Amino acid sequence: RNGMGLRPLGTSAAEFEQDLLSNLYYRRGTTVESASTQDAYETLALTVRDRLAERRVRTAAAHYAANPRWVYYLSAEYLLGKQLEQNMLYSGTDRIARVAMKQLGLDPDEVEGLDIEPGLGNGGLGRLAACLLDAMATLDIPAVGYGIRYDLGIFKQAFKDGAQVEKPDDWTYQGNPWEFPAPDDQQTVFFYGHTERDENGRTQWIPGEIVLGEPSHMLVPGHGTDTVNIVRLWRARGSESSFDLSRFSAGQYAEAVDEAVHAENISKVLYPDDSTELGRELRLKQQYFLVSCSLRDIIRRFRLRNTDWAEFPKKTVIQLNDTHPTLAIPELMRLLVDEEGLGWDLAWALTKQTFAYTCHTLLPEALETWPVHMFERLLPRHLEIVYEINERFLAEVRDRFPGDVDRLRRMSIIQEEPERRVRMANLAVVGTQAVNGVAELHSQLLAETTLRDFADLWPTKFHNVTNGISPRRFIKLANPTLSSLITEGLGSDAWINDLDQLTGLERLTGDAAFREKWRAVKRANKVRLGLGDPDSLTDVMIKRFHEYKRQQLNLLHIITLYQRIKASPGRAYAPRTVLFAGKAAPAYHAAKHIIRLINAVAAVIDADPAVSPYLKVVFPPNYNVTLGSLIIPAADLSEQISLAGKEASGTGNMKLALNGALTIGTLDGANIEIRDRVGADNFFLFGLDTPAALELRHGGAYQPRAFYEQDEELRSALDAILDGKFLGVGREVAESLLGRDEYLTLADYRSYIDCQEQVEKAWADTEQWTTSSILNTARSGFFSADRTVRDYAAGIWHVSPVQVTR
Ligand code: DL6
Repeated sequence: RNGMGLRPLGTSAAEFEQDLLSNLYYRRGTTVESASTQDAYETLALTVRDRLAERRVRTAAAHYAANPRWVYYLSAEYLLGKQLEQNMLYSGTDRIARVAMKQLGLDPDEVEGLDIEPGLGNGGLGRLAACLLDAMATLDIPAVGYGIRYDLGIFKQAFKDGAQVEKPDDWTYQGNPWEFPAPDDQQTVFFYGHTERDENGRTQWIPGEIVLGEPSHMLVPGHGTDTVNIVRLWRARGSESSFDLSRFSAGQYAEAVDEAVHAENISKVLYPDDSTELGRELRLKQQYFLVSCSLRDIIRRFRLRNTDWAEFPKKTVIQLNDTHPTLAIPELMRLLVDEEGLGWDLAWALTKQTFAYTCHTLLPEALETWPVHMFERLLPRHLEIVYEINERFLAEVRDRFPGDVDRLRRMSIIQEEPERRVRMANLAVVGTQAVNGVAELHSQLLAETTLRDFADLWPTKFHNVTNGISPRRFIKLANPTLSSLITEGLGSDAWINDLDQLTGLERLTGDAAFREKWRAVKRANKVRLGLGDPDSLTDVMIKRFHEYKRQQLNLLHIITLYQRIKASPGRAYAPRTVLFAGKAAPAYHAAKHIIRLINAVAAVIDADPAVSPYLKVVFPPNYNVTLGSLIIPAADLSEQISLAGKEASGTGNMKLALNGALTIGTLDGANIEIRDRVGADNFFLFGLDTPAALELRHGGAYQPRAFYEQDEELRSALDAILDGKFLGVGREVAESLLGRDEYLTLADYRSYIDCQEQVEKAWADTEQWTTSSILNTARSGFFSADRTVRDYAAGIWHVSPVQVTR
C-alpha cells in the first residue's frame, strides 16, 4: 500500500487490462462486449489518468510539506496538444495499454484516434505556455498554470474554393476525460458598478454584475519523474439567481436565461486573433475573469501554509504570459489595499516583487491598449488604482529626467492622444520585477526600441530568456522512429531529458550505416505524412499567416520556379514539395488573400503536366499541434523567412531543426541563435538584417516598384498574378506588394531566390545534406524548454525543485 493507504496500480499489461475492464464497468456502466469506441476511449483515458492521479496526490503532499516558492503561470492561451499519447508515455503505460487493448479485442489505433486536441490558443504564445508547463513538471518545479476553459477553442479551418472558412471547435462535445472539476474552489468575480469609501476611508467596489468562476484542472505530468503539476482552467457561470424562474414560467424562455448566457459568454470562445484588437469589451472581460479567479486561488493556496503577507512574494512568483493577464497587477493591489487593509507602499512593494512579465512581440500594433472609458465602465476600481500607480510612477520618472515632457508622455500608463487608453505593456513593466524577451535579438530590440525608455530607467529589470520546446512532445512523441535511432546511436535514451546529449550524434556523421538509417527515417516520415512524393525535397512553412512572416515571399519563389520550369521544360529539376499550413485571423483579409492565392497556385501547378512532376504545393487545412507533429518530422527544409526585426523568436524553427530540417531564414528571432549553434554551413541565410530593414523602411526611400522594374523574374511573377493566371485570384496580394509592401518582401526577393538555388544545389548532394541534417539535430539541444525553464528559474523566478518521493 502506498502513503495514501491505497493499493498501488499495477504496472503489468494484465493488471492494466483488469483496470480497463473495471473502469469500463464501474465508470462507463458497460462491458467490453457492448462498449462503443467512445466508451473504450474514455475508459482507456481514465485508466491512464488514474496512474497519474496517484502521482498527482503524492506531488500535492510533497509540495504542501515543502511550502516552497511557487511559479504561477498566467496565460490566456494554452495549446496543450492531445493528452492521451503524452500521458501514456509519461505514465509508462504506452506499451502495456496497447497490449491490454488488443487482449480485449480493441483496436488501439481506432480507440486512440478519438483523443481530441484542446485548441485553447492561437499560435506560438499558447504552445510556448504548454512547453514551459511540461518542462517545469519535468524539472520538479512546483507550478500551476492558470487559464480559461473556453467552450470553443481556436476555429477549425477548412477551405472553400481555396478560401479559408472557419468552423467552431466544440472540443468538449463528447466530454473531456482528462479534466478534474474542482467545484469547491469556485470563485466570485465582479464587473461594472461603482466605488464607495467606507467610514475608515477604505474603498469598496459595489459591482454591477457578479459572475462565478468554476475551475477544473488537467494534469501536467513531468517526464521521468513523479511530479505531476496542474493547469487550472476557469469557466464562467451565472450565479444561482441568474436564472429567472418567473420569466421561464411565463414562457419567456430566452429572457429567463439571459443573465446566465451573458455570464457564460465570458468563457465561450477563444479570440482567434493574436495581433489586432478585436472583441473589445468581452475580451477585456475575459482577461479580468482569468486574473480575478486565479489570484483568489493563488491567495487561497498561500493561506494554506502562511499567514504573513510579507511572505507572499517569497512564496509566489506570477509570470504574466504577455500582457493579457496584466490586470493581475491592479487586482492584487485592490485585494491587498481594499480587502486586506495593507498600506499602499507595502502593497505595491509586495506586488512588484511578485510579478514578472514576458513580452512576445515587437509589433507596436500587438501591444494591447484599452480605451479608458471602457476600462472605467467595466473595472471602475481598477482604473482608480491604475491612475494612482501611474501618478507615483511618473513622479519617479520626473525625478530622474527633470523637464523631459516627451519622455513622460511616452512612458505614461495612460495614452492621451488621439484617444485616452490604458497601455497594458507599460503597466506590465511598471508593476513587475523582471521583464523578458523571448530570443536574444528580441530582448535587445525590446530594450533598444519598443521599451527603450523603461530600459533606460531600469536597465537591470530587462532579461532575455530564449524560448524552447518540449523534446518529449516534439521529438519523442512526434518522431518515434528518429527517437529510436538516436537512442540506438547514443546508447541510451537519457537525451530526452538532457537534450545537450544530442551532440553525441556528431561523431555518427561519419558512420555510413547510421546515415543511411537517418535518411530512411526521414523518408518513412514523409510516407507517414502522405502529402507529396517522399523522394522530393520537402519544403515546409508552418505557422500563423501574417504578412510579417511573409508566406507571400515563399509564394513568389514558387511562382518563379513554376515559370522557370515552363520556360525550360527539358531541364532536370529536383522535385520539390512545398507545404504550407497555418490559420489566418478571420478578420485579417490580407492574410486570407495570401491563403487563397496559395491554393490557387497549387491547383494551377497540379493541373499542368509540364510542371507537376517537379513541383507540388500542398496546404493541409486546420494546422494544429497534432498536424504539426506529423509535418515536422517529414521536413527537409524549414522556411523561417520573416522580415528581420519582426518575429520575436519563433519556436517552429526550433522544432524543425531538432527534427533534422535545414533552415532557410533571415537573421530574425531565434533563427540567429539556431544558426550560431548549428553552424553557418548548415543554414541557408538570406535577406536584409534588422538595421538594413529599418533603414530601408524608415529612411522613407523604399520603392517596391523599383525592385519590380529591375528584376525580370520578379516582374514576371507579379504580372502573372495581376494577369489572373492563377484562377483570377490574388490581385490584392500583388497590389499590396507593389503598393506599400510593409514587410519589404520585394526587397528580399532576389536574395531569397538566389538562396533557394543554393538549397537546390545542396539537396543534390545527398551525403552533404545528410551530414547537415544530423548536425542540425545534434546541435539543437539548447532549444529544449528544459533549458528555458532553468533560465527562468535561475534568472527570474529564483525557485528550486521539490522532489516527489514514493
Ligand atoms: O514566444 C512565443 C511566440 C514567439 O515564438 C513568436 O515569435 C511570437 O510571434 C509569438 N507571439 C504570439 C502572440 N503575440 N503577441 N502578443 O503568439 O510568441
